[in-house]
Amino acid sequence: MVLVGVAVGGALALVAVLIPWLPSADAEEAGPVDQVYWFVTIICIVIFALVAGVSVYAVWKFRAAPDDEDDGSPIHGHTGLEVVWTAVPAALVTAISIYSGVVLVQIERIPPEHRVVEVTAQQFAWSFTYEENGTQITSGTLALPVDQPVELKLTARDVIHSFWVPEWRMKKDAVPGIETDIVVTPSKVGNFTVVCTELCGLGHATMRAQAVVLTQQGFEDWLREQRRLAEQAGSAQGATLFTQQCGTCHALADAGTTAEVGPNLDNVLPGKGADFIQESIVNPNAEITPGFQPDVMPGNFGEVLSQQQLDSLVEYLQEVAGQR
Ligand code: HEC
Ligand SMILES: [Cu+2]
Repeated sequence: MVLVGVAVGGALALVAVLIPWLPSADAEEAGPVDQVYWFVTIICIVIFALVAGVSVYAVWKFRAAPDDEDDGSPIHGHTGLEVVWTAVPAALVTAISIYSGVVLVQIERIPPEHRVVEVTAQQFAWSFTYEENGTQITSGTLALPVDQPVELKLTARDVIHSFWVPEWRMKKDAVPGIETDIVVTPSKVGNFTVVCTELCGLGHATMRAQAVVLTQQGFEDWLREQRRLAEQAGSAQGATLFTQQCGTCHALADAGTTAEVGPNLDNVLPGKGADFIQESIVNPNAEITPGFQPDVMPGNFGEVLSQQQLDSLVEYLQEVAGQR
């Protein structure tokens, strides 16, 4: 019976390992995390096959005959068996905790040379702030150079969110009032998705951002472009801000955004003045567009954006509204 259990467990473990169930592993930290995952999963599969095998066998072998009304025969336990089924799980659980502890220390070690990006979560958007040569750059996209460790310092403005890029495996909560951090070393160039994995409100499912891993040269070009945009003034800055802060929810042809979480601004903006636009941004619940829910659009743009940024955004939207 034990042999059958182990054979079935072994076969299932092969199915688990040979089929690619997990997303590709595209950061240095992903390898050790996957090894812990499979270590635990294979132990679980073999133990499950064994326990299920014994249970099914016992149900079949020791079942009562239909006319058997007797009490079962008294049983006094089996000390040897009890020692085994206590000692084996204890050893396995200890092995799991030691192994995952070792991996945790390994992947959380902050290397001496690393870049820092501040990650801010709010209902329902991510923003990423870089401090490069004295200039502060904020972007709605997380761009990183390949093969370089980066420390992401996470915080939240309103409720608890959680940062996760499945292909990097690393995941941690972003909590209001404190700073948490993870270190990640992306190992593959490409586009990935940052997802929020902590149910954080009505728009939780839309709380996604793009993570772009670039070559060293590509990353430097990106930084230069961001610095240029940050130095722009007026409606040009407003256009950039719109793409970063609003484009994940609103469609606007001029900005090339197509999201449908909020109203299509090409339809609602024409004819609207600066006061209305400003009020809609700072105080979105003052008037709810028919067909949409309150409390989806973040209510704190008045604090998140500087007065100058707000002005340039309103100027830009007014310009777009006037064009049509
Ligand atoms: C998380 C999604 C989300 C984000 C981000 C967001 N909005 Fe909204 N927005 C909505 C929703 C939903 C509504 C409709 C409900 C309401 O009126 O509050 C709305 C309403 C509006 C309206 C009113 C439209 C009308 O019918 O009059 C304007 C204007 C607007 N948003 C502009 C912006 C601007 C500018 C930004 C960026 C600073 C932004 N929004 C960011 C979801 C969002
Ligand atoms: Cu969230």
